[in-house]
Amino acid sequence: MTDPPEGVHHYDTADEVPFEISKYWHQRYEIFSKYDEGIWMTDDAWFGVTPEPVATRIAQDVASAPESKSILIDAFAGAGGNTIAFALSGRWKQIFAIEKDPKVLACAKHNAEVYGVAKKIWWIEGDAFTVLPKRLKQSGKNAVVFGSPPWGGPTYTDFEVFDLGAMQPYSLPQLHTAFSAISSDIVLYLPRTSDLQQLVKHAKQGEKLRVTHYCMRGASKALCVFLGRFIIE
Ligand code: MGP
Repeated sequence: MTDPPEGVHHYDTADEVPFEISKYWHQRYEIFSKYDEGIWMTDDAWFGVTPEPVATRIAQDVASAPESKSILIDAFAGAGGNTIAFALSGRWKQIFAIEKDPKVLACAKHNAEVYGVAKKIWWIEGDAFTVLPKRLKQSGKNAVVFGSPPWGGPTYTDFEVFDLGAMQPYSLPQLHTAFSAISSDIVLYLPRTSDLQQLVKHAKQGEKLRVTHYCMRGASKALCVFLGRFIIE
């Protein structure tokens, strides 16, 4: 097994794990079923990674985009949870994964290797707000843009209703403006407590907005809002 670069870890035993992430480490096999095959993480990446069964189900739902959409752009790839599931679904001719933190990107690439799909993904180190208009505008027409942005850390649970306008570091309007400039089919992975009134403002007139809660053991982990043309069973 290759040694991870500095700042990247594969924790084998509980006593190596920093206190703040121990609850996530205990869920490691739900997050990556192949964890023991050498999954890499940075300490910060643990908070935002999508658990594998959720990522698999999201990939299945996002696959219901119109057939003409053959490209998938994962704007905040993180440690690769969603990107890997999109690649495993086999639905996309091309997948772009954008991540601005080089260490986290190294984790995503490595984790995709563990799952045997690294070569199916075009990896882009950079800020989604720059990469989308500069490098992916042309591809955007045939793409679904998926975003699992940072929510400002685990303290999102301090609020009964999560204000998407105050989400840090990128608010819902910022994300919507950047994504809708390149594609009409957008999926965002957001806190389960997200303010639905704020989401509905982004629906086109007369259009129903699809919001799906993704649950594990009967409780919502998070929701996705589907903006555009998706036919989800
Ligand atoms: P959680 O509420 O922090 O913890 O995250 P836990 O223990 O998984 O959930 P609980 O219901 O058992 O308490 C719930 C899920 O939200 C995680 O599995 C992640 O997929 C997602 N998530 C959490 N955070 C803080 C972020 C974030 O900042 N960004 C993104 N994209 N996803 C997050």
